[in-house]
Amino acid sequence: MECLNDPNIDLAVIDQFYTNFAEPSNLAEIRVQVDKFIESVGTGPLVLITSGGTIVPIEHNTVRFVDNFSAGTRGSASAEYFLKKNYKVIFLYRLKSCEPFTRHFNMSQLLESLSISDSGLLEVNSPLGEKLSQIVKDYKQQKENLLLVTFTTLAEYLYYLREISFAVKPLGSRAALYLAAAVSDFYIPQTNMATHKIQSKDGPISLCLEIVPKILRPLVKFWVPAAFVVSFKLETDASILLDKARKALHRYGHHLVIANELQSRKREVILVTEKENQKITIDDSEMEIESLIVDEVVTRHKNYIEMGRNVEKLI
Ligand code: PAZ
Repeated sequence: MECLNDPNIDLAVIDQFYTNFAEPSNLAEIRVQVDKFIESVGTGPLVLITSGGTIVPIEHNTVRFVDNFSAGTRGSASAEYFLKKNYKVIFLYRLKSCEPFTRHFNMSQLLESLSISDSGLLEVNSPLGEKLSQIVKDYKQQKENLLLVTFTTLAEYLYYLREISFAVKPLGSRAALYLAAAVSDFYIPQTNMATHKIQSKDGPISLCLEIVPKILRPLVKFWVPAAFVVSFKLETDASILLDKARKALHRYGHHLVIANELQSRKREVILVTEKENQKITIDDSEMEIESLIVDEVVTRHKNYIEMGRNVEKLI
């Protein structure tokens, strides 16, 4: 008989679930890059940040897909603040969503501000010029501390997240996971997917999407059991937000849930832990809320590492 409290049941369900998706062809290559990056961590902290939304294709030869909302602003801004706090950062993000450093300008702004001098040199004019030189300085200073890995589909996200988690596991409590990506709760099993572009001449279609099992559970329990794990909870109905955040904390047993509501997410978040709810708000438009979120997360992560050291001393 199955025992519902057996933690291995979660793992078996998740392993089975992964077989619904083909492994990304570059998974081994990504692992090599991540392992090499982790070698450079030394004795300091590392954070894995996820950012941007996953897509769920509805055809094998994908023309159409179901997308998840996220511009990647939260993740990319947070990455810069973690770097300033001397963290090594693995940034797992949706291709073409915001990236650290380049998020501050777009290509048309850049083109607009470029001119060619009489001697043929490219010049960047104000006001982007001054901003750009600071970004270039920061980037050059930090690029060795940042590893970018991109995903597009839910399947890629799931495989990379698991593989990177396995790779950071040996860092123990020095690793933090900051899961800001907007990950689909639904998927279409490969066997139910059309091979080619679905034709409208065949009439309306109905899609049946299955539920994605909660991978936060095996992640916290098995993949990175000693890491400091922070998840985000997004809702559009503010009346259910805190309840859902608290339930997530209980269900997965991780360290912090950051609750945010779609419309106010750039001005207000609530940090939910077992002990308390802490609201963070900004009214100054020049300031990014991510600087305050990262300050808090780093303080809590440091305390967590310290607590682990004290326990080790006692043993
Ligand atoms: O990427 P963005 O800045 O536009 O939005 C960030 C966010 C709202 C996706 C993030 O803060 C978040 O809540 N992520 C988790 C979403 C979820 O509940 O699945």
